[in-house]
Amino acid sequence: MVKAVCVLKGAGDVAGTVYFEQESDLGPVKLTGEIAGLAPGLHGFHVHAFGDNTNGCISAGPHFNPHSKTHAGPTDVDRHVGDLGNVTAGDDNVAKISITDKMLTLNGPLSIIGRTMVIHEKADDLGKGGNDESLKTGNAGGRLACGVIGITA
Ligand SMILES: [Cu+2]
Ligand SMILES: [Zn+2]
Repeated sequence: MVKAVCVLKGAGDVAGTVYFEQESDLGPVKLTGEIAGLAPGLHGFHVHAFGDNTNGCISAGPHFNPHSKTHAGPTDVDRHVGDLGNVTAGDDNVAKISITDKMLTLNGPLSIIGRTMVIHEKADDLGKGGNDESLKTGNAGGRLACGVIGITA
C-alpha cells in the first residue's frame, strides 16, 4: 500500500486536502478529501507535470502527459494521465472528492508523487469543446489552488 497527500492552497480562499491510496502496484488509485471555498458547480481537477509552485500554481506546468496524448476525460482511453475531469462544489462551496482512477499510479517512473494537483476556476469540457484549447486544457480556466503530492504514512 502506498499513501500520499496533497494540501491545496491558492491566492484566494480556495483550500483543501486530498488523500491518495494505492493498494497494489498496478491497482487503481483512490482519491478522497474535500476542497472548500469554490463557487457551486463543476471545477476541472488535474495532476499537472511539475512539483514546482515557485510562482504559484502556474509553475506546475501543463497536465501530466507522459504518453503525449491529447486532453480528454477520466473515462477515455486516450487522455493525459493527469486528466481527472471535474469535481462538483455544492451550495456550501465544498467539493467532496471520491474518485477511483485506473490510470494514475503512486509507483514506478510514472508516479504522480512529486507532481502538483490543481483545482480550476471553470468546468473541464473533457476535450469535447471543439477548439484547440479544449484538447490541451479542457478550457478549465484559471488555477484557483494547488499543492504538491507527497508521501504520507
Ligand atoms: Cu489543471
Ligand atoms: Zn489534460
